Amino acid sequence: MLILRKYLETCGCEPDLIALIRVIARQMETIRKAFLENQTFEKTQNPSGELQTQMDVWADEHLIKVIGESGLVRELASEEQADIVRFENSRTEYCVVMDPLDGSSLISTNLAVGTIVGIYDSGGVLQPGSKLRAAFYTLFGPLTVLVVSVGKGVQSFAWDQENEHYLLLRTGITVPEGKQYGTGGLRKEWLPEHIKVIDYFDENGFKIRYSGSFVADCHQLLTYGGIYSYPGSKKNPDGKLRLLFEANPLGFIITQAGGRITDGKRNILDIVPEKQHQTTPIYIGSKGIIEKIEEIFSSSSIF
Ligand code: AFP
Repeated sequence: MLILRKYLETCGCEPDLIALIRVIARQMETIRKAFLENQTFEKTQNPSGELQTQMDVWADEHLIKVIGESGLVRELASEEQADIVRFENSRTEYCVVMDPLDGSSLISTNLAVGTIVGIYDSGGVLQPGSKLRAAFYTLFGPLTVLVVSVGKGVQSFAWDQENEHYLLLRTGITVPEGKQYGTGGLRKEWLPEHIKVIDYFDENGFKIRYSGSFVADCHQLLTYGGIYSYPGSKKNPDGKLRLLFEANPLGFIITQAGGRITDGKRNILDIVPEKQHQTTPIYIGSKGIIEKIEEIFSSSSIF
């Protein structure tokens, strides 16, 4: 059976990129084991003002240490770090963006959470998602699953504990045109365009799926299609989700799988980030549904 390393080699990835993806991917069992002893909330807040869990902090510190020691990354931006981290002794120019533990409010309920990573060839972390060289995420469900794209479609792998490697699960994954949706935010704070989008779903027989873990909610798009959304609101017109750490890596992967990502008006992957913790409204999923959402947004702006 095909393993992750062999797959990356067949894609023509350079040895350093393969080494970087593998070194991060191999930390997932270590992170998984750490859940048992790190079950509480820290008293600290992350740079977006959210209460950190002990695991957010643990996974962040662990990954930064391993990535720094690898000598494979020049620059790193993490959702849990206020500033960009630079590694002066790196022997490559790769730049990494990451959410060490996405969906962490679900740790205490034992629902699925994961790690999100994006890799740029060089040039710093403040680049549009379309320039990503590779992106992957892992999901801690019944299996530890890794979904990766190096710009040649999307594949998923599962961690084989006994043999200590990732085994191919699905190849050439595509996002079907499904009929399910998930949306975050408070209904009373939704903007008129978003209300119209939700009305459209309700009138057209869509059913609701929303867990509160972006990475898990996006993962199901690869099987069932539909969309995940976290809209801009009256209080936060720029939404909640982070452009660098959440929207771009997942947007890259879903786009590679034939889906799309938008903020309602434009492809999120085209946005040039102005700051590290920038947020964006987000709609991600099946291509046809995203087109419909953009149509609803553009017709709403006429009035
Ligand atoms: P973090 O766990 O990395 O802070 O991310 C949480 C998140 O950005 C995303 O994973 C969820 O879909 C969303 O927030 C959930 O937000 P609500 O709790 O407001 O629904």
